[in-house]
Amino acid sequence: MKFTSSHWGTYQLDGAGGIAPVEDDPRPSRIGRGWVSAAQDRWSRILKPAARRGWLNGDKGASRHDDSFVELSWDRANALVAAEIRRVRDAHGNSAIFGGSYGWASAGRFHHAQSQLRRFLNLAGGYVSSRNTYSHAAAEVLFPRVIGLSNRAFQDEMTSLQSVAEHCDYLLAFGGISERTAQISSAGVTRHDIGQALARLRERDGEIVNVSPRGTDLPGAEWVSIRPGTDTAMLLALTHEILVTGHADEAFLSKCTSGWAEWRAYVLGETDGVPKSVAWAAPHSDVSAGDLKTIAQKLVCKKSMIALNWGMQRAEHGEQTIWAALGLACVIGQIGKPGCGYSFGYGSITHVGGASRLISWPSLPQGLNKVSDYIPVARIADMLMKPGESYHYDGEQRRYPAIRLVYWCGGNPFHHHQDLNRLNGAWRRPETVIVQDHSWTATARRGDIVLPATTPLERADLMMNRRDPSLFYMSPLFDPVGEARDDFDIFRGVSAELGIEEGFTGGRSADDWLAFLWQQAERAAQEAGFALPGFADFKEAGRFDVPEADEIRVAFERFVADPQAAPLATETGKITLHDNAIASWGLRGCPGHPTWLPSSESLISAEPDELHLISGQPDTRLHSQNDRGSEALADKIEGREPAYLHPQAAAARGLEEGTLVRIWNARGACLAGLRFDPLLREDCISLATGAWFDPQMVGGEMLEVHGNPNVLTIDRGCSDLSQGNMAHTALVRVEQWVDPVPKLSIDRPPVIASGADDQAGIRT
Ligand SMILES: Nc1nc2c(c(=O)[nH]1)N[C@H]1C(S)=C(S)[C@@H](COP(=O)(O)OP(=O)(O)OC[C@H]3O[C@@H](n4cnc5c(=O)[nH]c(N)nc54)[C@H](O)[C@@H]3O)O[C@H]1N2
Ligand SMILES: Nc1nc2c(c(=O)[nH]1)N[C@H]1C(S)=C(S)[C@@H](COP(=O)(O)OP(=O)(O)OC[C@H]3O[C@@H](n4cnc5c(=O)[nH]c(N)nc54)[C@H](O)[C@@H]3O)O[C@H]1N2
Ligand SMILES: [Mo]
Repeated sequence: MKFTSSHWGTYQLDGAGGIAPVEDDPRPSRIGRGWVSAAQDRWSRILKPAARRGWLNGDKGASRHDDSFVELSWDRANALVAAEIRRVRDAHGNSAIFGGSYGWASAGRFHHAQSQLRRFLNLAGGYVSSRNTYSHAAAEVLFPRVIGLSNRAFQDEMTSLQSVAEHCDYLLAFGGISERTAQISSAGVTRHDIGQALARLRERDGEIVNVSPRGTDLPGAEWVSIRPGTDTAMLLALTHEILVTGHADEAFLSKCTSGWAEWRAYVLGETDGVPKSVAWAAPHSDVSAGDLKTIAQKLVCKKSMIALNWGMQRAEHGEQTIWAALGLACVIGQIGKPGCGYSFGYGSITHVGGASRLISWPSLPQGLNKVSDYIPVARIADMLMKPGESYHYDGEQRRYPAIRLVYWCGGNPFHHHQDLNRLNGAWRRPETVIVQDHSWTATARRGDIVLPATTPLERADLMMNRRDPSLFYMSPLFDPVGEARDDFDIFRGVSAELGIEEGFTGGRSADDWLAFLWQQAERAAQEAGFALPGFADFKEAGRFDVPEADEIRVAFERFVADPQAAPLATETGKITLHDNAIASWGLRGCPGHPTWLPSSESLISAEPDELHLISGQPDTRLHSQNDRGSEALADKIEGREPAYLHPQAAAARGLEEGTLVRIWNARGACLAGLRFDPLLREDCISLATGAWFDPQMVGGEMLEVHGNPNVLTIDRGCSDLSQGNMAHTALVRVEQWVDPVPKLSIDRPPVIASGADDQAGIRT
């Protein structure tokens, strides 16, 4: 049988040019319904290599936001890319090349865009890289200090949702546990079944509470409608309440934590004169003192799990929320017990809390990067705008590199970054931008040399996700669109120009690589105690299910049982509630223990007509992927992304459902189609990420006409500790759009000069 796989699900090829979800997926993702149409959309696919006209004419990036393109032959494109790399390398060294290239690209072990790029750039002498993710940078930097685990290791150890389903009586979920986001898992997923664990918990009469500005983040749960950005105040108040009612688990605190005395003094108000009582927190968080007391009581009387989604820390002072929740879980003293304690990311992607055994499948070897410099991933615009300037990150003072050449492959910064109008300016600074993508995304439109890649539907690959219990041979569904090539082939072509082809390919074709990776997988399986079929048999069957894959985990079980014998890799070997090093750095936005710090944009201090913007993940897409596919398009209103408002909030502003609205603040403005959501707080507006960025001058204003919330978000690190993005912290206003509706420009390719222009010269 023939299959293919994606970050949103695994599909069987139906033999008639279509795909159908594998039969054992109980709740296939809706995202898959828009995949084939997006991949076959000749209006959005890049059909041939192209170069930006202004760049060919030496504009130094000035018109990099809005320009026409000239199509090139592959030979010419490869020569141009190689010449640019050589030029920048010779004149400025490899540390002038930025290859951080953040993004999700596609599932599939071999044709992983970033791995291919890194292997290539490493052979070409190295590149400035990026650290951490847009998903959870605050956690990635904080967790090693406070629990002695990387975020990835913590995820590997996370208490299984099955254990929560069987043992927990009180699941307090901040930001919910959402089937919307659980559609996705990086590297591929076979089954979507998050609802089953929650149903089982309910069957056992367990209580589930959704602390969130959106009731839909956990349908069917009791909804505590919190004001966004104030969870830390609520968590401190719960801690205070448990403490003053004499229910703090002092035995756990002294056995398993360090720094409790300092944090306790802060919670009680001994250090700043402000006891973090329920009465103090209620006006901040808009959760009543009575409700806070009830929740505190239930947390200590029941078997409790404090769950946080990832979005909680994608906000200003995001570190404080996850740290305060950890502190609260310690005060309750249930960490290490089955189904109880503290978790991060249930529902945020499919596999967090999954119960399958983790097997480290092989990946493409990337070689070594000779350039050690990097930036925290979300500081891209700062890097481009402020070369040489200093910044703080994870306890270090660092300097931004001077970047001349940007190579992006498998990501879309004009989707993922905040304050896109700012990025749009910063992006004009480098001398050359090379973009490799299958589609004319906003980033591709801002590339100087644009190289068309295939999608997984056009190539063979292996789906091997260490968190998923099934392996698939991915077969192509159709031939490459236009002149698109696999990323591997593209880099092979450029490598040949640079004289490093043999090193890049390792003497293997793509098919040889799949067989080679499978051989390595066979060894990994052997170590895990089972045998994989030979490559030919696997290819024929298309699928292999790992035997006895179930493995229930309880986070921190060994540590809590005996902290001396199984200490954490923190400074004290224990969970850190006050960190001396962090305290000594005196950083902006991150003191030495979990602390309430109001956000710079917050409903607490907002004007009455302002709304808090929630720009979470879209239901119909993966980020900006498949935005031109049938599923995302069918959800739009007059071709614009839907924005959700409470019906009362809309009525108060005279706004009607199904019409277009303008959402704006000091950073930018966008259009969106209005839809009602009675399960959203009245002081919030929700506009998912991912509508392709389409800024146009309309009536003297730069208006994003498609509904991309990142023209409204703030481009600043959530603190000087992690420098993670703060996408979830922004205030906006909304009004009816009454002017003529501007046409989209993103629904068709940029202007492309007809016919190949092989005369286009190499810029010197
Ligand atoms: N406001 C706001 N902004 C956010 C967030 C938020 O919550 N709010 N969330 C953030 C988060 S958590 C994330 S992870 C980021 C996601 O940001 P990204 O990961 O950058 O978003 P994607 O749209 O998935 O971009 C992947 C790109 O890779 C391309 N691609 C896919 N397959 C291939 C391939 O095989 N080869 C090549 N060359 N290209 C390929 C796709 O066409 C697409 O352009 O967004 C962040 N931005
Ligand atoms: N369908 C789909 N699923 C996806 C993705 C996708 O693009 N599409 N992307 C994947 C990726 S890369 C990631 S990182 C994950 C992200 O997964 P999450 O971070 O869990 O998802 P978000 O949509 O950013 O946020 C979830 C909810 O958090 C709530 N929230 C926002 N601010 C606050 C707050 O201050 N307090 C509280 N209590 N709640 C708040 C919002 O109501 C929002 O709906 O999603 C993954 N899953
Ligand atoms: Mo993410």
